[in-house]
Amino acid sequence: MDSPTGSGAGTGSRAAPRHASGRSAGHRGRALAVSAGAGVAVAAALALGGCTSGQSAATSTVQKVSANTIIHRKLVIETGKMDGKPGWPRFTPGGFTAPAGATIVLTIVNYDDGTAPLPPASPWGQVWGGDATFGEVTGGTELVNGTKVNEISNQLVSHTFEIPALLVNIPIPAASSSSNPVTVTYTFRVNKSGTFLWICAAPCGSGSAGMGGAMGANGWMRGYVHIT
Ligand SMILES: [Cu+2]
Repeated sequence: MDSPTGSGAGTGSRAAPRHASGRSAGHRGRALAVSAGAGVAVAAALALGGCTSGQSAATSTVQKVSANTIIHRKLVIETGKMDGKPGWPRFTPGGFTAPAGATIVLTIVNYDDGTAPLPPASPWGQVWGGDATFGEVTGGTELVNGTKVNEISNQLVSHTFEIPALLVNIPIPAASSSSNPVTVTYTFRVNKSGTFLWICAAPCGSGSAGMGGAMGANGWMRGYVHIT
């Protein structure tokens, strides 16, 4: 990691969300641990911190478009009952592709009426708008049923859609019932190409800590976002 931007000094700030300046070191530590799964993407992001080519090791071509290009993507969160695997909620599809530089309007429709409460001091209830310092992500505005929010109370979080390497986190509240989903819209731009891991940070899986089952399975509570 010999990035000219000084990746050593930058690692700590990249691991913590922009809005979490008052949070405990312990939870920043957890952010680092969760992000470790995206080690390759993080390494690529840091190594390219001062690079303007827009390319990463994960892609060979770059299709730059302007912010005027609006890309709509939609993910649905199904309960385990809906997807036929009880106890295994999932995002479907398990990821999406969008061009670098475009304005991405990501709609997430959650049919899960259960919560997966986060610890009281957890930063994952907050909307993260990417890393303005590095300029890799701009925007990052969340609407819940049309109303702008900056965070969801940790007790009320059902799932999150987090892209650790891009410092994007979209907290998602529970549906009011399984037949009355909640709609979350998150608008952002990713200004570099690459393949980025996304994860759900809410303990919605199996096991006593809620971190098993769907939480560790690609196509369920984790997957990849491809920025081309
Ligand atoms: Cu989840």
